[in-house]
Amino acid sequence: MRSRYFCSMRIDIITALPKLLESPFSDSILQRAIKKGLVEVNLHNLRDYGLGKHKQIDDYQFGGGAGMVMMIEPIHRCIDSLKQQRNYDEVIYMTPDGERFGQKMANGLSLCKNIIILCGHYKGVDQRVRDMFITKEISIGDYVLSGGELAAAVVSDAIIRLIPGVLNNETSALTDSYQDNLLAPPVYTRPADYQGHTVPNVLLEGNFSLIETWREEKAWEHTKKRRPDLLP
Ligand code: 6GU
Repeated sequence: MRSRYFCSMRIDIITALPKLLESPFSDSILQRAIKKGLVEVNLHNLRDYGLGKHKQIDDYQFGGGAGMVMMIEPIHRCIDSLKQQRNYDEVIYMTPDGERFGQKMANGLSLCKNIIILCGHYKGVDQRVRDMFITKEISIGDYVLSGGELAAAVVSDAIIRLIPGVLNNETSALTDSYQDNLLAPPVYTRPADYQGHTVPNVLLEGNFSLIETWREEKAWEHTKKRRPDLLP
């Protein structure tokens, strides 16, 4: 059984702040996926590739202006050392001016074998990094974060949970909100009556075709109310 899913993906994350990314991968579903060997996540400290005795990774921008820019050479060195070891399907740069991340993009990326994710910081990276090495630029929404790390964690989580074998019940990723452009229906667990707030009867009666119909209806109602833009 286990061998069916032998290590299907490798993610290399390049960051100046690896600490920010340790905890998302050391708990729960992601940790279990790593332990099962379904995915390998490697954090690379950009500082290790920095220049000179101070391991410099950023510098003032040409033309003046506030904020430091991440230099090309440390990033080039790090990407090169990775590319010497294997081929990569995508070299992704996390940036607020990237393409908007969504379920479709997560589905596509979950089919990759090897990806690099570069986290931006300060005023961003030297444009030549983007021109020379980056194959895909991703933003997770229309707001600005102080760095790409949290966004990289979001993207990695969304991708990893789609890898076959990561979720216990494989069909559960298919019933996620957004997977069919519908939001998820409401769910309930015990007790059936909490201080007079009861669970819908249909869920207690065990007629699975009625339950399925009820869930589809609720998903549709919920989507119509909250996200009519998702409906055809
Ligand atoms: Cl990928 N990076 C940063 N710094 N801010 C963001 C983002 C990424 N996506 C949305 N805001």
